[in-house]
Amino acid sequence: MNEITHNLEELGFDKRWRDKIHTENLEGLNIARVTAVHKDSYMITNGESDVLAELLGKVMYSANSALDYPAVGDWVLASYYDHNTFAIIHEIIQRKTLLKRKAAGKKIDFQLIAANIDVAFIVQSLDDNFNVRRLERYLTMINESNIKPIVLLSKNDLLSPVEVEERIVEIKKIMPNLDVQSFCNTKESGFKNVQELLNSGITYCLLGSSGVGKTSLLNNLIGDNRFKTKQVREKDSKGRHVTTHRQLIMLDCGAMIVDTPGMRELGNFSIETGLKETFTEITELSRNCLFNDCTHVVEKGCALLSAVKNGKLSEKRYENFLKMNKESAFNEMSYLEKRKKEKQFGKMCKTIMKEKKNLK
Ligand SMILES: Nc1nc2c(ncn2[C@@H]2O[C@H](COP(=O)(O)OP(=O)(O)OP(=O)(O)O)[C@@H](O)[C@H]2O)c(=O)[nH]1
Ligand SMILES: [Mg+2]
Ligand SMILES: [Zn+2]
Repeated sequence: MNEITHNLEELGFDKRWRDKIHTENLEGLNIARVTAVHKDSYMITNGESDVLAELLGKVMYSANSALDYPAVGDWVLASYYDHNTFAIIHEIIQRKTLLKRKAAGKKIDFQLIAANIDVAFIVQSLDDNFNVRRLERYLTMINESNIKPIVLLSKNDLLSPVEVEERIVEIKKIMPNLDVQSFCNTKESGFKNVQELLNSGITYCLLGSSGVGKTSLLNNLIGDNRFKTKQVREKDSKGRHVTTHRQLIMLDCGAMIVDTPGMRELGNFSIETGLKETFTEITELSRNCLFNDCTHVVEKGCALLSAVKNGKLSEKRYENFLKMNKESAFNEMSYLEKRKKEKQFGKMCKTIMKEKKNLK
Protein backbone atom coordinates (compact mmCIF):
# COMPACT_ATOMS: atom_id res chain seq x y z
CA MET A 1 0.00 0.00 0.00
CA ASN A 2 1.42 3.35 -0.92
CA GLU A 3 2.00 6.19 1.51
CA ILE A 4 -0.15 9.29 1.26
CA THR A 5 2.08 10.81 -1.37
CA HIS A 6 2.19 14.45 -2.33
CA ASN A 7 0.44 13.48 -5.55
CA LEU A 8 -2.45 11.88 -3.71
CA GLU A 9 -2.68 14.85 -1.39
CA GLU A 10 -3.00 17.12 -4.38
CA LEU A 11 -5.96 15.04 -5.52
CA GLY A 12 -7.61 15.70 -2.18
CA PHE A 13 -6.56 12.56 -0.30
CA ASP A 14 -5.69 13.03 3.36
CA LYS A 15 -5.61 11.19 6.66
CA ARG A 16 -9.37 11.34 7.04
CA TRP A 17 -9.68 9.28 3.87
CA ARG A 18 -7.00 6.89 5.01
CA ASP A 19 -8.96 6.28 8.21
CA LYS A 20 -11.95 5.16 6.16
CA ILE A 21 -10.04 2.20 4.75
CA HIS A 22 -10.87 -0.89 6.76
CA THR A 23 -9.65 -3.56 4.38
CA GLU A 24 -7.25 -5.80 6.25
CA ASN A 25 -5.00 -7.06 3.54
CA LEU A 26 -3.79 -4.08 1.58
CA GLU A 27 -0.80 -5.86 0.09
CA GLY A 28 -0.42 -4.92 -3.56
CA LEU A 29 -3.23 -2.39 -3.50
CA ASN A 30 -2.87 1.28 -4.37
CA ILE A 31 -5.02 4.28 -3.65
CA ALA A 32 -6.33 6.01 -6.77
CA ARG A 33 -9.11 8.34 -7.84
CA VAL A 34 -11.59 7.70 -10.64
CA THR A 35 -11.28 10.44 -13.26
CA ALA A 36 -13.63 9.11 -15.95
CA VAL A 37 -16.32 6.48 -16.33
CA HIS A 38 -16.98 4.72 -19.63
CA LYS A 39 -19.39 1.90 -20.30
CA ASP A 40 -17.39 -0.97 -18.83
CA SER A 41 -14.14 0.69 -17.95
CA TYR A 42 -12.72 3.52 -15.90
CA MET A 43 -9.80 5.89 -15.89
CA ILE A 44 -8.07 6.17 -12.55
CA THR A 45 -5.16 8.26 -11.39
CA ASN A 46 -2.70 8.18 -8.52
CA GLY A 47 -1.70 11.74 -9.32
CA GLU A 48 1.13 10.65 -11.60
CA SER A 49 -0.57 9.01 -14.53
CA ASP A 50 -4.01 8.08 -15.77
CA VAL A 51 -4.54 4.37 -16.16
CA LEU A 52 -7.32 2.34 -17.75
CA ALA A 53 -9.08 0.18 -15.16
CA GLU A 54 -11.77 -2.43 -14.84
CA LEU A 55 -13.83 -3.52 -11.88
CA LEU A 56 -12.92 -6.77 -10.13
CA GLY A 57 -15.37 -9.50 -11.22
CA LYS A 58 -16.24 -10.39 -7.63
CA VAL A 59 -17.28 -6.81 -6.90
CA MET A 60 -19.35 -6.68 -10.07
CA TYR A 61 -21.20 -9.91 -9.34
CA SER A 62 -21.97 -8.99 -5.76
CA ALA A 63 -23.24 -5.54 -6.72
CA ASN A 64 -26.78 -4.89 -5.55
CA SER A 65 -27.45 -1.69 -7.44
CA ALA A 66 -25.79 1.12 -9.36
CA LEU A 67 -24.58 2.46 -6.02
CA ASP A 68 -22.02 -0.35 -5.83
CA TYR A 69 -20.21 0.72 -9.00
CA PRO A 70 -17.47 3.37 -9.14
CA ALA A 71 -18.40 6.93 -10.06
CA VAL A 72 -16.24 9.83 -11.16
CA GLY A 73 -14.52 11.25 -8.10
CA ASP A 74 -14.51 7.97 -6.18
CA TRP A 75 -11.45 6.93 -4.22
CA VAL A 76 -10.64 3.29 -4.89
CA LEU A 77 -8.16 0.57 -4.00
CA ALA A 78 -6.65 -0.87 -7.14
CA SER A 79 -3.95 -3.28 -8.25
CA TYR A 80 -1.76 -2.17 -11.14
CA TYR A 81 -0.48 -4.43 -13.92
CA ASP A 82 1.62 -4.37 -17.09
CA HIS A 83 4.06 -1.66 -15.96
CA ASN A 84 1.22 0.42 -14.57
CA THR A 85 -0.71 0.57 -17.82
CA PHE A 86 -3.74 -1.35 -16.61
CA ALA A 87 -5.49 -1.68 -13.25
CA ILE A 88 -8.20 -3.61 -11.47
CA ILE A 89 -10.44 -1.82 -8.98
CA HIS A 90 -10.93 -3.96 -5.87
CA GLU A 91 -12.87 -1.66 -3.64
CA ILE A 92 -14.55 1.72 -3.46
CA ILE A 93 -13.54 3.67 -0.37
CA GLN A 94 -16.60 4.86 1.54
CA ARG A 95 -17.87 8.04 -0.10
CA LYS A 96 -18.05 11.42 1.57
CA THR A 97 -20.77 12.65 -0.79
CA LEU A 98 -22.64 11.20 -3.73
CA LEU A 99 -24.61 12.96 -6.43
CA LYS A 100 -27.25 10.68 -7.88
CA ARG A 101 -30.50 10.90 -9.74
CA LYS A 102 -33.11 8.49 -10.97
CA ALA A 103 -31.89 6.81 -14.15
CA ALA A 104 -33.54 8.36 -17.20
CA GLY A 105 -36.67 6.80 -18.64
CA LYS A 106 -38.79 4.12 -17.05
CA LYS A 107 -35.94 2.31 -15.37
CA ILE A 108 -36.11 2.58 -11.59
CA ASP A 109 -32.55 2.67 -10.42
CA PHE A 110 -30.02 5.27 -9.41
CA GLN A 111 -27.64 6.82 -11.85
CA LEU A 112 -24.46 8.07 -10.27
CA ILE A 113 -23.35 11.51 -11.36
CA ALA A 114 -20.23 12.01 -9.26
CA ALA A 115 -18.77 11.05 -5.90
CA ASN A 116 -16.89 13.06 -3.31
CA ILE A 117 -17.89 16.43 -4.69
CA ASP A 118 -17.48 19.31 -2.24
CA VAL A 119 -19.13 22.10 -4.20
CA ALA A 120 -21.67 21.80 -7.02
CA PHE A 121 -22.10 24.60 -9.53
CA ILE A 122 -25.62 24.64 -10.91
CA VAL A 123 -25.30 26.37 -14.27
CA GLN A 124 -28.35 27.98 -15.89
CA SER A 125 -28.01 30.32 -18.83
CA LEU A 126 -29.78 33.65 -18.62
CA ASP A 127 -31.60 33.16 -21.90
CA ASP A 128 -34.57 30.80 -21.99
CA ASN A 129 -32.86 28.20 -19.80
CA PHE A 130 -33.38 30.27 -16.65
CA ASN A 131 -35.98 28.48 -14.53
CA VAL A 132 -36.40 28.69 -10.77
CA ARG A 133 -38.41 25.45 -10.57
CA ARG A 134 -35.63 23.52 -12.29
CA LEU A 135 -33.17 25.17 -9.95
CA GLU A 136 -35.16 23.81 -6.98
CA ARG A 137 -34.91 20.35 -8.51
CA TYR A 138 -31.10 20.55 -8.79
CA LEU A 139 -30.86 21.97 -5.28
CA THR A 140 -32.87 19.07 -3.88
CA MET A 141 -30.48 16.59 -5.47
CA ILE A 142 -27.43 18.47 -4.17
CA ASN A 143 -28.77 19.13 -0.67
CA GLU A 144 -29.58 15.45 -0.33
CA SER A 145 -25.87 14.79 -0.11
CA ASN A 146 -24.37 17.53 2.01
CA ILE A 147 -22.72 19.24 -0.96
CA LYS A 148 -22.49 23.02 -1.09
CA PRO A 149 -24.50 24.41 -4.00
CA ILE A 150 -23.54 27.58 -5.88
CA VAL A 151 -25.73 28.92 -8.67
CA LEU A 152 -23.92 30.23 -11.72
CA LEU A 153 -26.01 32.14 -14.24
CA SER A 154 -24.17 32.03 -17.56
CA LYS A 155 -24.36 34.18 -20.71
CA ASN A 156 -24.86 37.42 -18.80
CA ASP A 157 -23.69 39.17 -21.98
CA LEU A 158 -27.12 38.48 -23.50
CA LEU A 159 -29.02 40.61 -20.96
CA SER A 160 -28.67 44.11 -19.59
CA PRO A 161 -27.11 44.40 -16.10
CA VAL A 162 -30.51 45.41 -14.75
CA GLU A 163 -32.17 42.31 -16.19
CA VAL A 164 -29.41 40.10 -14.77
CA GLU A 165 -29.90 41.64 -11.34
CA GLU A 166 -33.65 41.04 -11.59
CA ARG A 167 -33.06 37.30 -12.13
CA ILE A 168 -30.70 37.13 -9.17
CA VAL A 169 -33.23 38.95 -6.98
CA GLU A 170 -35.93 36.54 -8.13
CA ILE A 171 -33.92 33.62 -6.76
CA LYS A 172 -32.75 35.45 -3.64
CA LYS A 173 -36.30 36.40 -2.77
CA ILE A 174 -37.21 32.79 -2.13
CA MET A 175 -33.79 31.40 -1.18
CA PRO A 176 -31.93 34.25 0.54
CA ASN A 177 -29.00 32.16 1.73
CA LEU A 178 -28.16 30.73 -1.66
CA ASP A 179 -24.95 31.87 -3.35
CA VAL A 180 -25.92 33.17 -6.81
CA GLN A 181 -23.56 34.75 -9.32
CA SER A 182 -23.66 35.58 -13.00
CA PHE A 183 -20.82 35.21 -15.45
CA CYS A 184 -19.97 35.11 -19.11
CA ASN A 185 -17.66 32.89 -21.13
CA THR A 186 -17.20 35.19 -24.07
CA LYS A 187 -15.23 37.96 -22.35
CA GLU A 188 -11.88 37.50 -20.70
CA SER A 189 -12.93 39.21 -17.48
CA GLY A 190 -16.40 37.65 -17.61
CA PHE A 191 -15.64 34.59 -15.47
CA LYS A 192 -13.15 36.05 -13.00
CA ASN A 193 -15.68 35.76 -10.17
CA VAL A 194 -15.96 32.01 -10.84
CA GLN A 195 -12.17 31.64 -10.85
CA GLU A 196 -12.06 33.32 -7.46
CA LEU A 197 -14.44 30.74 -6.01
CA LEU A 198 -12.00 27.87 -6.62
CA ASN A 199 -9.74 26.53 -3.88
CA SER A 200 -7.01 23.95 -4.15
CA GLY A 201 -7.71 20.42 -2.91
CA ILE A 202 -11.47 20.96 -3.32
CA THR A 203 -13.58 19.07 -5.87
CA TYR A 204 -16.25 20.94 -7.81
CA CYS A 205 -18.72 19.82 -10.42
CA LEU A 206 -20.65 21.50 -13.21
CA LEU A 207 -24.32 20.59 -13.52
CA GLY A 208 -27.02 21.94 -15.80
CA SER A 209 -28.90 21.54 -19.06
CA SER A 210 -27.15 20.97 -22.36
CA GLY A 211 -25.85 24.13 -24.01
CA VAL A 212 -25.65 26.39 -20.95
CA GLY A 213 -21.87 26.73 -21.26
CA LYS A 214 -20.44 24.27 -18.73
CA THR A 215 -17.62 23.05 -20.95
CA SER A 216 -16.96 26.59 -22.23
CA LEU A 217 -16.44 27.60 -18.60
CA LEU A 218 -14.16 24.62 -17.97
CA ASN A 219 -12.06 25.52 -21.03
CA ASN A 220 -11.84 29.10 -19.77
CA LEU A 221 -10.70 27.92 -16.36
CA ILE A 222 -8.07 25.69 -17.96
CA GLY A 223 -7.10 28.54 -20.26
CA ASP A 224 -7.20 26.29 -23.30
CA ASN A 225 -9.92 24.99 -25.64
CA ARG A 226 -9.16 21.43 -24.64
CA PHE A 227 -12.72 20.11 -24.54
CA LYS A 228 -15.33 20.16 -27.22
CA THR A 229 -18.10 22.73 -26.95
CA LYS A 230 -21.06 23.32 -29.19
CA GLN A 231 -20.07 25.28 -32.27
CA VAL A 232 -22.44 28.02 -33.30
CA ARG A 233 -22.21 26.82 -36.89
CA GLU A 234 -23.35 23.31 -36.01
CA LYS A 235 -27.01 24.06 -36.61
CA ASP A 236 -27.84 20.40 -37.13
CA SER A 237 -26.49 19.44 -33.73
CA LYS A 238 -29.19 21.42 -32.00
CA GLY A 239 -30.38 19.62 -28.92
CA ARG A 240 -27.55 17.13 -29.03
CA HIS A 241 -25.32 16.85 -26.02
CA VAL A 242 -21.76 17.87 -26.72
CA THR A 243 -20.16 16.47 -23.59
CA THR A 244 -20.85 12.75 -23.54
CA HIS A 245 -19.24 11.50 -20.36
CA ARG A 246 -18.26 12.69 -16.94
CA GLN A 247 -14.65 13.59 -16.36
CA LEU A 248 -12.56 14.92 -13.49
CA ILE A 249 -10.01 17.57 -14.42
CA MET A 250 -7.19 19.00 -12.34
CA LEU A 251 -6.81 22.77 -12.70
CA ASP A 252 -3.53 24.68 -12.30
CA CYS A 253 -4.86 26.35 -9.16
CA GLY A 254 -5.13 22.90 -7.53
CA ALA A 255 -8.91 22.69 -7.68
CA MET A 256 -10.53 19.68 -9.33
CA ILE A 257 -13.63 19.95 -11.44
CA VAL A 258 -16.03 17.42 -12.96
CA ASP A 259 -17.74 18.35 -16.21
CA THR A 260 -20.98 16.47 -16.90
CA PRO A 261 -23.23 16.04 -19.94
CA GLY A 262 -26.33 18.22 -19.86
CA MET A 263 -29.27 16.59 -18.12
CA ARG A 264 -32.65 16.71 -19.75
CA GLU A 265 -34.49 14.95 -17.03
CA LEU A 266 -33.78 15.06 -13.33
CA GLY A 267 -35.92 12.38 -11.75
CA ASN A 268 -35.61 12.05 -8.04
CA PHE A 269 -36.07 9.48 -5.37
CA SER A 270 -34.73 9.15 -1.85
CA ILE A 271 -34.72 12.91 -1.50
CA GLU A 272 -36.24 13.49 1.91
CA THR A 273 -33.27 15.42 3.30
CA GLY A 274 -32.81 17.28 0.04
CA LEU A 275 -36.42 18.46 0.05
CA LYS A 276 -36.24 19.54 3.68
CA GLU A 277 -33.14 21.60 3.10
CA THR A 278 -34.20 23.11 -0.19
CA PHE A 279 -37.67 24.05 0.98
CA THR A 280 -36.73 25.15 4.51
CA GLU A 281 -39.63 27.57 4.93
CA ILE A 282 -42.09 24.86 3.84
CA THR A 283 -40.58 22.44 6.36
CA GLU A 284 -40.99 25.10 9.04
CA LEU A 285 -44.53 25.99 8.03
CA SER A 286 -45.70 22.38 7.91
CA ARG A 287 -45.01 22.04 11.63
CA ASN A 288 -48.09 24.19 12.15
CA CYS A 289 -50.42 21.94 10.15
CA LEU A 290 -53.32 20.68 12.24
CA PHE A 291 -52.66 17.04 11.39
CA ASN A 292 -49.28 15.38 11.78
CA ASP A 293 -49.76 13.38 8.60
CA CYS A 294 -51.06 16.34 6.60
CA THR A 295 -50.59 15.84 2.85
CA HIS A 296 -50.99 19.60 2.33
CA VAL A 297 -53.56 19.12 -0.43
CA VAL A 298 -57.06 19.29 1.00
CA GLU A 299 -56.76 19.15 4.79
CA LYS A 300 -58.40 21.58 7.10
CA GLY A 301 -55.90 23.57 9.11
CA CYS A 302 -53.06 23.03 6.60
CA ALA A 303 -50.46 25.71 7.22
CA LEU A 304 -49.10 25.49 3.69
CA LEU A 305 -52.49 25.98 2.06
CA SER A 306 -53.22 29.03 4.17
CA ALA A 307 -49.71 30.43 3.50
CA VAL A 308 -50.37 30.10 -0.23
CA LYS A 309 -53.77 31.69 0.19
CA ASN A 310 -52.49 34.75 1.98
CA GLY A 311 -49.53 35.15 -0.34
CA LYS A 312 -46.80 34.20 2.15
CA LEU A 313 -45.77 31.18 0.09
CA SER A 314 -45.42 31.19 -3.68
CA GLU A 315 -47.99 28.89 -5.22
CA LYS A 316 -45.56 27.65 -7.85
CA ARG A 317 -42.94 26.80 -5.24
CA TYR A 318 -45.53 24.98 -3.15
CA GLU A 319 -46.68 23.02 -6.22
CA ASN A 320 -43.12 22.11 -7.13
CA PHE A 321 -42.52 20.86 -3.61
CA LEU A 322 -45.63 18.66 -3.72
CA LYS A 323 -44.79 17.39 -7.19
CA MET A 324 -41.28 16.33 -6.23
CA ASN A 325 -42.52 14.79 -3.01
CA LYS A 326 -45.11 12.73 -4.85
CA GLU A 327 -42.72 11.71 -7.60
CA SER A 328 -40.11 10.63 -5.06
CA ALA A 329 -42.62 8.58 -3.08
CA PHE A 330 -43.85 6.89 -6.25
CA ASN A 331 -40.34 6.05 -7.45
CA GLU A 332 -39.32 4.89 -4.00
CA MET A 333 -42.26 2.49 -3.91
CA SER A 334 -41.49 1.10 -7.35
CA TYR A 335 -37.84 0.69 -6.37
CA LEU A 336 -38.68 -1.23 -3.19
CA GLU A 337 -41.17 -3.34 -5.12
CA LYS A 338 -38.52 -4.14 -7.69
CA ARG A 339 -35.96 -5.07 -5.03
CA LYS A 340 -38.51 -7.29 -3.32
CA LYS A 341 -39.22 -9.11 -6.56
CA GLU A 342 -35.52 -9.53 -7.24
CA LYS A 343 -35.03 -10.95 -3.78
CA GLN A 344 -37.98 -13.35 -4.19
CA PHE A 345 -36.57 -14.43 -7.53
CA GLY A 346 -33.17 -15.03 -5.94
CA LYS A 347 -34.78 -17.11 -3.20
CA MET A 348 -36.76 -19.10 -5.74
CA CYS A 349 -33.59 -19.89 -7.71
CA LYS A 350 -31.87 -21.05 -4.54
CA THR A 351 -34.78 -23.34 -3.62
CA ILE A 352 -34.85 -24.89 -7.09
CA MET A 353 -31.11 -25.50 -6.98
CA LYS A 354 -31.45 -27.11 -3.57
CA GLU A 355 -34.30 -29.36 -4.71
CA LYS A 356 -32.33 -30.35 -7.75
CA LYS A 357 -29.41 -31.30 -5.54
CA ASN A 358 -31.65 -33.34 -3.26
CA LEU A 359 -33.04 -35.25 -6.22
CA LYS A 360 -29.63 -36.35 -7.34
N1 LIG B 1 -23.34 34.41 -25.49
C1 LIG B 1 -22.75 33.47 -24.78
N2 LIG B 1 -22.63 32.23 -25.32
C2 LIG B 1 -22.05 31.26 -24.57
C3 LIG B 1 -21.55 31.53 -23.26
N3 LIG B 1 -21.06 30.38 -22.75
C4 LIG B 1 -21.22 29.42 -23.71
N4 LIG B 1 -21.81 29.96 -24.82
C5 LIG B 1 -22.16 29.22 -26.03
O1 LIG B 1 -23.13 28.22 -25.70
C6 LIG B 1 -22.93 27.04 -26.49
C7 LIG B 1 -22.90 25.80 -25.63
O2 LIG B 1 -21.76 25.78 -24.82
P1 LIG B 1 -21.13 24.45 -24.18
O3 LIG B 1 -20.01 24.91 -23.30
O4 LIG B 1 -20.83 23.43 -25.20
O5 LIG B 1 -22.37 23.93 -23.30
P2 LIG B 1 -22.44 22.68 -22.29
O6 LIG B 1 -23.19 23.16 -21.10
O7 LIG B 1 -21.10 22.12 -22.04
O8 LIG B 1 -23.35 21.63 -23.10
P3 LIG B 1 -23.38 20.02 -23.03
O9 LIG B 1 -21.99 19.52 -23.08
O10 LIG B 1 -24.20 19.58 -24.18
O11 LIG B 1 -24.05 19.68 -21.71
C8 LIG B 1 -21.65 27.28 -27.30
O12 LIG B 1 -22.00 27.65 -28.61
C9 LIG B 1 -20.97 28.42 -26.56
O13 LIG B 1 -20.20 29.21 -27.42
C10 LIG B 1 -21.69 32.86 -22.73
O14 LIG B 1 -21.29 33.18 -21.60
N5 LIG B 1 -22.30 33.77 -23.54
MG1 LIG C 1 -20.32 20.25 -22.29
ZN1 LIG D 1 -50.42 20.77 5.59
